[in-house]
Amino acid sequence: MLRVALISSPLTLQERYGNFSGAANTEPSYALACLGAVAKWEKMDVRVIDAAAHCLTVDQTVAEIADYHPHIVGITSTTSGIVASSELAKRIKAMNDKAITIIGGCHVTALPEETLSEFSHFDMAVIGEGEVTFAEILRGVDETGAAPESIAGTAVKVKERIVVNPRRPFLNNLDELPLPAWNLFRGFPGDFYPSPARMNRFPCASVVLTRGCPNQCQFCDRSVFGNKVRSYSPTYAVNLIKDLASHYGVREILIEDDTFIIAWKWVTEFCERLIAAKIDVTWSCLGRADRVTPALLALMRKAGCWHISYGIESGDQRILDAMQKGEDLSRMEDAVRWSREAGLKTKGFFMVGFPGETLESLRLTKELVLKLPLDDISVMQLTPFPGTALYENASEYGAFEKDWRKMNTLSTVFVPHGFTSKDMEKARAEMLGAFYFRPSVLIRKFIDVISNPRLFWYMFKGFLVLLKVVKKR
Ligand code: B12
Ligand code: SF4
Repeated sequence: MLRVALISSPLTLQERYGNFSGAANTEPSYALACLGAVAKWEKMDVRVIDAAAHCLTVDQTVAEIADYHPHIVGITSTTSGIVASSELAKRIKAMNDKAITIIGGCHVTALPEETLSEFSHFDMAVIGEGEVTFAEILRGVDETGAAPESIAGTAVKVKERIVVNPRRPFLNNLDELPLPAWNLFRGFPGDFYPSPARMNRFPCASVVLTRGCPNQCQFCDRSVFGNKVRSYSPTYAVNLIKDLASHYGVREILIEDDTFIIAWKWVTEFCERLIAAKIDVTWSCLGRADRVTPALLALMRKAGCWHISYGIESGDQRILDAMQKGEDLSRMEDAVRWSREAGLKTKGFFMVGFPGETLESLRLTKELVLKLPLDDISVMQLTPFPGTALYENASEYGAFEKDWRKMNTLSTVFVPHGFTSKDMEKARAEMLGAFYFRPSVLIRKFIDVISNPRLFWYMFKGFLVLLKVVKKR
């Protein structure tokens, strides 16, 4: 029987989030849960090491598989984890040069050929949606242990050449996939913590019920799942949640879909089925202002939703238009207000440093941050990720430092013309400080802690991080 190790990039919280590491979250990798289920389905011996969520270093990750002697090692990575993932592949190869190392995820999907030539210790890349491709790879490894060369959706090193095979069409019916294999995760669910802003009950799990997004935001990497939206059926999605609640005791679900509310009809049916199933869970999700209505938000609340996050990005309509966000500010204000009226807590994601940013646009964003009745915010640094429209021409609009390790939306790798990197950090810190250090917000956070004492430690850590970041400016 083939031994398969599935690993997320070994990045410690400090490496991943820098100054913000104290307030960072550790959610289990949904990709590993899906791929683990496929490997089990293919009757493999599987071990999952969620190194990112357990904050393991490369050394610690190697120690965890040293006694397992895997034939195949699949690593999932975003851009910021690709260097650490390559270091891990190198160490695995040093232990056993016959082990096949496969890299998957958004970074390699956007840059398959470049990634295989830049990092010589990956034998293969899986491009795009991975389940069917992975199953074919597992079936295709022959008795000599050689990696199969011509499977659709892969790039492979063949002697000195890199062969990029055609992409595989997306799965039409996600219900064909086995349920995610949570039982392969060490310490699941109790050892995994999302951000305190989204932790209502405990233990928690995160799921992704839809794939793809039809919108065109210029900063967003949609290389894996593309523009067409596909979902599990509402019945499958409710079963998936039931499985988490009844087999693992999960009480809080984070629906991490890019924009969960893209298909109004789907969400309505999902909520109705969830209400009928009477599962003891509460949940949160990400939304888009132009997709919500007061009626839908009320139904979601009834189905156990208590928190919704919106990508608001900027307070300047000119910047939103340049981003091709496809939304207007007044609708965003409506969505936040309606969410609050429906009894939901809200978080806004903002971004600084998009090409065309000016002192005036930063001022407008800060003004909006303070105006909207949000419960939490996060302020990211624009990062031109591979696979985004911006990646190709970012250098025309400012200084772009292509250091994969820093591409975590918290370090500044892109500075638009007219600013310095310090200006960007200052703008972010000012928005965070102005938002959180208001008496109304501090009192609200205090009440949150009193009503949910489990949050005390996380909120306290978050508060210290905030103090440090704001003071540093
Ligand atoms: C949920 C989520 C998170 C969660 C949980 C992450 C986790 N543990 O899985 C949290 C909140 C922790 C998070 C954090 C961050 N995230 Co995030 N996140 C997502 C999100 C919305 C869903 C990820 C997911 O589970 N998708 C569903 C699974 C099934 O898809 P998948 O991971 O792509 O895997 C499939 C294929 O890629 C392939 N595959 C993947 N790996 C492998 C490996 C092998 C061996 C094989 C065979 C196949 C394969 O098969 C899988 C099944 O089809 C994505 C956007 C998206 N829609 O994917 C952004 C996304 C991945 N995140 C992003 C970013 C920027 C970040 C942060 C840097 C942001 C920040 N400052 O917080 C951090 C960094 C985290 C890290 N460790 O690198 C970007 C990454 C861009 C890039 N090129 O790097 C994305 C793409 C969002 C975007 N559109 O810009 N994130
Ligand atoms: S930012 Fe959100 S809405 Fe925009 S393209 Fe990406 S996933 Fe879609």
